[in-house]
Amino acid sequence: MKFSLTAQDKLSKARAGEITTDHGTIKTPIFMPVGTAGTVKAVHQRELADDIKAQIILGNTYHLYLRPGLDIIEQAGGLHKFNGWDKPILTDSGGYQVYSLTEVRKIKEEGVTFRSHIDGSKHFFTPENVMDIQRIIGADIIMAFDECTPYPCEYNYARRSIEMTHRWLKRCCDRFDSTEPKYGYSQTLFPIVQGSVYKDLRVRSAEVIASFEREGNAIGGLSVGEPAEEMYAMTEIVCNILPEQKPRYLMGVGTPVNILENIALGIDMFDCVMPTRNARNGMLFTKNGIINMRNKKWENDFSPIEADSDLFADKAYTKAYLRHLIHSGEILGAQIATLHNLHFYLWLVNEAREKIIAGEFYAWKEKMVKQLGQKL
Ligand code: PRF
Repeated sequence: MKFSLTAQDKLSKARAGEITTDHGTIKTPIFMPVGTAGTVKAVHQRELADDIKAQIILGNTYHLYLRPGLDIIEQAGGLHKFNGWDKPILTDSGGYQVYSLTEVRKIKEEGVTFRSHIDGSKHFFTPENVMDIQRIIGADIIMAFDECTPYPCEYNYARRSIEMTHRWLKRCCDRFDSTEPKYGYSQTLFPIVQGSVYKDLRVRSAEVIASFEREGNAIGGLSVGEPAEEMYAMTEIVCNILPEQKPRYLMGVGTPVNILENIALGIDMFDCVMPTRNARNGMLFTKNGIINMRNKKWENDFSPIEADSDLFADKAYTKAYLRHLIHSGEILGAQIATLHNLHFYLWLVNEAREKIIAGEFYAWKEKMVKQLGQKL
């Protein structure tokens, strides 16, 4: 993997750059659509690549390991071959899903025991086997196994937790560095900063994570219920410590405003289920805020979903039709709304990139934050 900075904003810490992997180049800042089970829900790969121009998608170790299972993915020749997506893929380590999705779990120094949310079967994740699993899935960028603390979290718990996450990182790196990619292209490992909302813990964690000198770094444990101001305060502290010449990935963030504010603080990569999940509930993101397509007010609005969009689905379908589809639980409603939202998120980060390069990011960001806050 290679990262190069293309431009840096003068009035903020925003940067534009390029990440090069064996599956192609990613222009940053970037939003990565979430494809938990190896599929971005309700979207074909062709639409992802051609209509919304996604550059990288995210998959989840936890889900893929449980279903379809490693045997099938390995037989297919890795996730790219299995799902037909030949651009970059990043996999999360399960270090979040085991905490958020499973009820019965035991966190110990050796690893985490959990029960499958699908059939209740018992499993054990360790830093070592999570590296092996991600080697088999074959993502271009794989994530370290961490503990994402909940919010709120007691100081002493968070302090002990980052120390364990750091020891786990050492074990992840040892395993990763002593194993080879399975499918002939290279993989890289990103470590994850934790530390809840405590400044000293975030500083300590960022310093330890930076000292591992991996090719990119991530920030976890945010957007878990804390106020946005606390999230921004943590991102700022951590970005000031993580090396400038390497990509920074803020995990699981967030709303369009969260994304813009964090780009301004020096983040390059984002992922979030919000555009896809909310689409399936009828919520659309637009340049002027969110709209709920279930609302009766769209019942006889025969104007296009978004007239000046370059997305086929935005121009081809009317708001009244989309409301009807979503209201009736039609599958096409979820497809159209998902495409719309992902297209919007990718437009937003691409526009941010262009404004950074043009030296106009800060004023544009301020204007957009106001505009996005409106409720239609
Ligand atoms: N750790 C991991 N994945 C994550 C998070 C984390 O802290 C978050 C927190 N927002 C989202 N996804 N491994």
